[in-house]
Amino acid sequence: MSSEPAPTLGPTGGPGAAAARMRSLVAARRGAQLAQGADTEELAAQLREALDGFAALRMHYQAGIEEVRTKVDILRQEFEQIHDYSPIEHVRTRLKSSESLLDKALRTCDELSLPAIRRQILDIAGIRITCSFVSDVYWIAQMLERQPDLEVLQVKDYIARPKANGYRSLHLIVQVPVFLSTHTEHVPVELQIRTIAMDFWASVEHKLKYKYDADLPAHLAGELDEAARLATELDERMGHLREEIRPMPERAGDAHPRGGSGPDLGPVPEH
Ligand code: 0O2
Repeated sequence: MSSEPAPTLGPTGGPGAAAARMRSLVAARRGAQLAQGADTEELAAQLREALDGFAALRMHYQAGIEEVRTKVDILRQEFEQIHDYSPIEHVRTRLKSSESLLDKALRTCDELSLPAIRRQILDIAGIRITCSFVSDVYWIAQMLERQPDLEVLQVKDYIARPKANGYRSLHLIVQVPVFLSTHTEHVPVELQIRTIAMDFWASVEHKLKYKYDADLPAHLAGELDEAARLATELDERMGHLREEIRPMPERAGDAHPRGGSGPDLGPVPEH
């Protein structure tokens, strides 16, 4: 990870409007310095350094996304070339917005500095891969896990252990090297791998959560539970049909410790 020194704006704590908080932090500091007769040139230089560091961080994480995205694309192309179909339906990428990154830093980091953000926030770079079948979810994870330049930092298997609200998806944090002109950055990228049914459910749940915040009416919560159950059942049925369409190709060295569906991705976390 980066070793650049970065200005610290002080300890964080409590939720709130990130931009307003940042403005007030900067204004307070600026006011204090002006009151003390401090050199505004120096303050401007500090702010410029912070902004440059933030722009570099975003560039590194965007490059991390592109590195992993290329790996996924290559797997897809190779699979299509050999088997005439693709286990991957869609790939979407996103770099966390500055606003939501700052918000998360204020909520979760022990201090507001670029090194702390790099160390403690692992989902700045995100890739979501959607597949037709559950077995393909684990296959993709296994293929990525085997790549020697990718280090798996974390696995959360919400398919084996769905969240209490019914959310299912396989989450990996992988660290990828980004080769720059003077040094190498090791950038964490969050991968969410899921089926179309899981993705459909998560997208509807996300919209409902956004609309109702914590106050989801009971009848909608019930509908959502039922939809989660149906999505799981749909995945199971599609899994049976998959065997008719295209039996799983035998691959030497495959390990399927999770009911025959996936690779050994490490311990399933409690949640
Ligand atoms: P966005 O905008 O999608 O990135 P953390 O990542 O540490 O803040 P947590 O819960 O430990 O939080 O991480 P986890 O479980 O790996 O989940 C992170 C991401 O998974 C979320 O990102 C969502 O994208 C997705 N996710 C997790 N749980 C749910 C859920 O119950 N419903 C839906 N629809 N998505 C979920 P963000 O940061 O929330 O948002």
